[in-house]
Amino acid sequence: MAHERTLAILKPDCVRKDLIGEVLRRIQEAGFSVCALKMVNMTKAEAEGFYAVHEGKPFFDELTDFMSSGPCVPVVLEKDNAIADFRELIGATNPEEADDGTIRSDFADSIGENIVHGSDSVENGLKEAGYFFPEHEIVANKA
Ligand code: DAT
Ligand code: MG
Repeated sequence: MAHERTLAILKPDCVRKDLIGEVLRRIQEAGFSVCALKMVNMTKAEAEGFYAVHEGKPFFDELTDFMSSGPCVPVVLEKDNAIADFRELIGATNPEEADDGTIRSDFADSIGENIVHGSDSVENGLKEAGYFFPEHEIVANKA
């Protein structure tokens, strides 16, 4: 199984609900290594850049408004099979469809405000980590 990197974002709803610690605890308990972490206030333009792949979709404006509505916490994670395992840990995009015990099922209010982002491919994991962190800020941690 390949050692992979994924980019998580603890979204503004996660920060507002004081769930940073709880969500990070679940992530670490699931075996992910935290390799970079910080708190940022994304501008609308930065949120639009991060989610450029969704430009033109009906929810794009709502999504980028939300992602720039307050501080969030980008986190670079590493683990064998990190991309798929992280998507499993967080659950489906719509919390009503997410499996019981997943982070989104337990904490998210809606499909738009769903607590956490996770990269969807190895290629995007590397690209998205680079959106927030220069390579020298991503440290080897138990890798
Ligand atoms: P995911 O975050 O599970 O990778 P995605 O890439 O399809 O989901 O969409 C990115 C984010 O956009 C998602 O986390 C929440 C928002 N979003 C997606 N579909 C939506 C919809 N139908 N209505 C409102 N927001 C939506
Ligand atoms: Mg996605």
